[in-house]
Amino acid sequence: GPNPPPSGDGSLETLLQRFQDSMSVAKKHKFWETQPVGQFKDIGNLSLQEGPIEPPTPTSEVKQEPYNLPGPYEWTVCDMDSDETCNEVYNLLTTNYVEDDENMFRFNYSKEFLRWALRPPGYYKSWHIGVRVKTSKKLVAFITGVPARIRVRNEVVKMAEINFLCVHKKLRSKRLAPVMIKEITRRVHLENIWHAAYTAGVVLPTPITTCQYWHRSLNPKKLIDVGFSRLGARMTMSRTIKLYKLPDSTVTPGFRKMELRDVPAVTRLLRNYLSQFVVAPDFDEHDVEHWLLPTENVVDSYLVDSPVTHEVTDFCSFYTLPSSILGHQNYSTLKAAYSYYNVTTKTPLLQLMNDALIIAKQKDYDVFNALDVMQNESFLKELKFGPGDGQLHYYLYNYRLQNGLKPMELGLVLL
Ligand code: MYA
Repeated sequence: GPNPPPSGDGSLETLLQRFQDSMSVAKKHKFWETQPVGQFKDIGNLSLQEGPIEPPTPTSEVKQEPYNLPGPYEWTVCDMDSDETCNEVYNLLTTNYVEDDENMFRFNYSKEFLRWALRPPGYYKSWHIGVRVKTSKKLVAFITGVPARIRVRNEVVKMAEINFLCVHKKLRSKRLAPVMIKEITRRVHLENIWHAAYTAGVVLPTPITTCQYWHRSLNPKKLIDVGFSRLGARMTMSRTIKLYKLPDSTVTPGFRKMELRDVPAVTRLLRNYLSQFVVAPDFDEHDVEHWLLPTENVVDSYLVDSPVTHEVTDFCSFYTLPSSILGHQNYSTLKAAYSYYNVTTKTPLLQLMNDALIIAKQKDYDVFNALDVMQNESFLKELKFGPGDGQLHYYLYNYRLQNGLKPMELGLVLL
């Protein structure tokens, strides 16, 4: 669920972007106005009930044929098991996916990451949708969904998590995106699923909440060299390096990497923890095995295995999402860790997250990012995270929430 890899500051461009965002309630959304999503005009209308906006219909009544694409293009199912297809998807995203406002960085999801993100338990191949040029077969657009159970207040709702919407730079602003969104909606409906969750850096009707990214420098010299961050006022490079220095090894006794045998304990911890949030995934053991068992360079998970009781008492995780650095002399990629799910029952969250930072530093990440979701606010400032520019908006499709949520009421992290 992307939002640009931001370079945090309060520049004029940033302020202008914020102003334009704040004015976008007045913008027309020719496509989104036709969709079952919260509409701007309904904000604050208490007569509208929480829950599904449109009722489900029998799947036999769902349109059986794909939507029409403009003449030169055709639909394709992207088989992520195939190395060749996976390469094509990787290349499309690496050159055309999300950039920051100043076009300095672009997300560079790895192939292994894409395979992990797109093949969770119960996934549908038909939800990995590509668009090709008929004549050359070149892949020029992509959108994906994966199934998820998401709890909204007391109700567990079957949803699709929609991600990786991408149209080749040369085909932008031709209204291809609405066709792709309608087509994935149709294919989700065919599986008798009527709701979705997604995130975007742009304002659409209507966010359930708007989150901010925070960044913790691990390699401040490189981050400054590539323009991701700047030297603070009255700061020298050597003072900055000292400021962000971390211990060589973790401090919590019993802190170790998660293993397969930990899946039941981690599932219990996580389910119990996530129950406090208004919107959160309903993870079972299969989900935890897929989403949280460590996969090299994709997802890292650590836990506290109490040296006294041998119980798993705390848990933390992050995923790996590098960004390409565009047009720099010395560096081509920024290695970033993104905070995922973290749970404490015994260890202070601050200490646990500091150990996560230490691990990320050991593994040579340049920066550790976290959203202000769940209880993250409690450690961000103290652990020297700085606020980024650019925001991440969370959305639900065909599900109305009466009032927005605060980021701290959200227990969901999308990739
Ligand atoms: S968010 C990541 C999105 N990807 C990027 O930012 C990569 C770089 N950009 C691009 O590739 C293109 O600019 C994209 C738009 C493809 C984004 N989410 O074709 P157009 C609306 C939803 O002329 P293009 C992610 O992956 C826009 O408001 N809608 O525009 C989650 C306008 O509609 P309206 C978006 O720039 C995706 C229309 O598209 C987004 O060529 C969740 C213009 O179309 C956006 N990020 O292409 C998708 N950006 O006139 C929704 C623009 O009404 C899922 N638009 O304002 C919904 C649930 C579906 C399943 C339901 C199941 C029940």
